[in-house]
Amino acid sequence: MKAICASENYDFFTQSSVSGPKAQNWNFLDSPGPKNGKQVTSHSERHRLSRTFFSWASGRFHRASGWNGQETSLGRMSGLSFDRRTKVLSANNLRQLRALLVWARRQRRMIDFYFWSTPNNEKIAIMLEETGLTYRLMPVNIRRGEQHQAQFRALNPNSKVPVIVDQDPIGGGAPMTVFESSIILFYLARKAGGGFLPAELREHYEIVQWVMWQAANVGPIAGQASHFLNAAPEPIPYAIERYVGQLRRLYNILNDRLATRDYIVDDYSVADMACWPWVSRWRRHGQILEETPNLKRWVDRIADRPGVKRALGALAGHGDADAPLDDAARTALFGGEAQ
Ligand SMILES: N[C@@H](CCC(=O)N[C@@H](CS)C(=O)NCC(=O)O)C(=O)O
Repeated sequence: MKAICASENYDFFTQSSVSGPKAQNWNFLDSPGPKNGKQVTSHSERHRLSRTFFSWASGRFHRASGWNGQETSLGRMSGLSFDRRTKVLSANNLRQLRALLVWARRQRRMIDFYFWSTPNNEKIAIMLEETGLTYRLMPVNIRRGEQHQAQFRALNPNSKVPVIVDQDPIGGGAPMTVFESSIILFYLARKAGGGFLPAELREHYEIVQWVMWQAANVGPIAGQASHFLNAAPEPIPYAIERYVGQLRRLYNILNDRLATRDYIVDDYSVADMACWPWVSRWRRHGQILEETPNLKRWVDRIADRPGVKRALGALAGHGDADAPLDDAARTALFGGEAQ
């Protein structure tokens, strides 16, 4: 069998056998001169190129075919295979291989987005889609306890999604891991050259202030309202009234603010992205959105944005935060390690 293989500097090779990484079997396809099995480069050049290829292939694909999801991306390009033992990457034709190289080059620049489909994760999906930053989805099924696995805890000792790992941080260096959705929003804004979080002093801190207001108030209070309304083993009226009432107070603050403006601070920003996924779930949190008409208009306005629709589409199929909890989900979220 003849396989087509690749090196990092986008040279193409054929290999007469896929049985092992033997440098002498490699033929340089794209260089001038005789092809079809004849040697076209010097021995040392072939040796250098094949070494480049193997270090690239092993690094990229060993990592790429590691934890969670990457096998899927590779598998989608049918006809491609990577032998982890020999580190040989094979394709049926050159077109496929070129597609793979484009894909591999993008992987190198990607942001790995560890997520499950919940409000805090929607914030990040929205920011990634709105900025157009390249990312790859790394699902962490929090209803099956994947957030408690050692591999994930190494990224976030708090065992919660979202987390991002930027494979290509600003200024270079090792991949950068960031947890806490607010901080991820700030990081991505910087990465996107200040998008949705301008540098101007007053506007900047006004936006930061509302993002942190969400993180310290809307998220935790709505989370508790949802817990006592939808997840508690038995209804506790005091807890329900307390959290639903507190959330109503927060809705009113936003509703007043939005009486004279379309977005929380001037233009659409990370402050809107932080609040929207929580407010859009008003039913689940015991609220009546019609009672806060300015907030309702804002919810609809943001829901209409193509980037928001794309973000929700990207997360669809990776959990349903509104689905009833089974016993395994209760244990993963509220029992044992989760307490
Ligand atoms: N303050 C954190 C909260 C993150 C959080 O609560 N994530 C939830 C999903 S929305 C989670 O991972 N839950 C899993 C668990 O609690 O075990 C943030 O804003 O990122």
